[in-house]
Amino acid sequence: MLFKKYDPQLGKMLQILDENANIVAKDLDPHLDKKSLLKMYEVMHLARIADIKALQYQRQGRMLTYAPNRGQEATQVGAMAALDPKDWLSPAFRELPAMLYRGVPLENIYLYWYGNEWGSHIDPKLHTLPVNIIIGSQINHAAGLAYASKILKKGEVAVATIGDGGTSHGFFYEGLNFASSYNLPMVVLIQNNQWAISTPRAKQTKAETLAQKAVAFGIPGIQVDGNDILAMYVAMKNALDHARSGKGPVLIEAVTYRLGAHTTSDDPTIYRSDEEVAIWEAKEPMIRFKKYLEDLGYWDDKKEEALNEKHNNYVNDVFKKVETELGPVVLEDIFKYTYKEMTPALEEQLAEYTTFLKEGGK
Ligand SMILES: Cc1ncc(C[n+]2csc(CCOP(=O)(O)OP(=O)(O)O)c2C)c(N)n1
Ligand SMILES: [Mg+2]
Repeated sequence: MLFKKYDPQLGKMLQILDENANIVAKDLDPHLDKKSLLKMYEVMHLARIADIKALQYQRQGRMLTYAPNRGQEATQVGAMAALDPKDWLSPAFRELPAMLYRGVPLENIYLYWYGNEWGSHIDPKLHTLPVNIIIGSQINHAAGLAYASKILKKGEVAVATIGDGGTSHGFFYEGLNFASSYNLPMVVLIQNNQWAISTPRAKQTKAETLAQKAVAFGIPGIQVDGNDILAMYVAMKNALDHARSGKGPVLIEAVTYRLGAHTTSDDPTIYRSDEEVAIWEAKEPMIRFKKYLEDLGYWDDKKEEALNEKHNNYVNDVFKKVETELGPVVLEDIFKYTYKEMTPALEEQLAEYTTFLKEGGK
C-alpha cells in the first residue's frame, strides 16, 4: 500500500512529522510507545555528542580523519529502530548513529577512527558489519547476506546504506540487480545528504529522484524526508516486511543533509554557501523530534540537561580509554592483518619501517 501511494514516479515524498513537529499524515503515524521513542532520542543524542567531540579530538590532533554525521541522525536511527536484531546492517562510513542503535559500543567506533583496526572487531551477535570505506561494496556484502538468508531460510533481512554519490557506482547496480533478480531479502537505504564530497546531488545524476532508480530493478522505491524520524521508521518497517515476505528488495531514498564537512580533511565553505547550510540547520532532525517528545510530555529541559551530562561524561570516558589503553597501534598489526599471512612485499616493508624507527625516524 505505502509503496503504491508513494511510487517514485508520482514524485511524492513521505513525511509524517513535519518541521514544526506536527503529525501531517495521521493515517501513517506508527504510534510508537514511550520507551521506544525515548530510546531513539537517547541514541540520537549520544550520536550527536560523540560526533561533536570526535571533531574536537581530531582538531586537537588526538584522533585521525573522521567523517561527521551531524544532521543525518533521524535517517539512521529511525531506520534502525525498525530492524529486528537478527537483521543485518552493512554500513558505509558515516553511520555512527546507526551503529550505536544496533548496539555497537562507541569504543569500537572511536577505536576505528583513532586509526586502530581492532575497532572493526564487532561482536558477531550484533549482525553489524564494520565501517566500509570502499564506496558501494557494502551493497554486495548485503546481497550476499540476503542470499544466504534466503537459502538457509533464516528470515533475516540485510540492510545496506549508501550515499547519494555511491548510487553512481557499479556496485549499487550490480548488487541491487542481483538481489531483485533472485527476490532476496535486502533493503538499500540511500542517505541523500545532497553532497558527495564537493559534487552536488544535481551533478550526480540526471534522475529527478534517487528513489526512482528502483524502477529499473523492478522493485518498490520510496523517497522519504530523512529528517523525519517517524517517516524513516515507517518506510523501513514496510520495506523490511516486503523483503522478509519473499517479494525481494526495496530501495529507500532518505532526503537529508550533511551539516558538517565531508571529513576532517575537507573544507565545505569552498563549494557550498552559508545560506544553503542555514536552510538545512533549521530543518535538522533533533529539533523536531525533541519538540515532538516535549509535546507528548515525554521530555523536558531538566531531562535534557541530565542526558547532556551523562553522555558528555560517557563519551569523555570512552575516549580516555581509547587514547590511553586501547588505541595505540602495534606497528606489526598494520602489516599483519592485510592478508592471512604477510606477503614478501609486506615483510620487506615492515622490516624497512622497523629499521627506520630504530634509527630515530618518526
Ligand atoms: C570506490 C571508491 N571511490 C572513491 C572513494 C573516495 N570517496 C570517499 S567518500 C566519497 C564520496 C561519497 O559520497 P556519498 O556517496 O554521497 O556519501 P557521503 O560521503 O555523502 O556520505 C568518495 C568519492 C572511495 N572511498 N571509494
Ligand atoms: Mg552524499
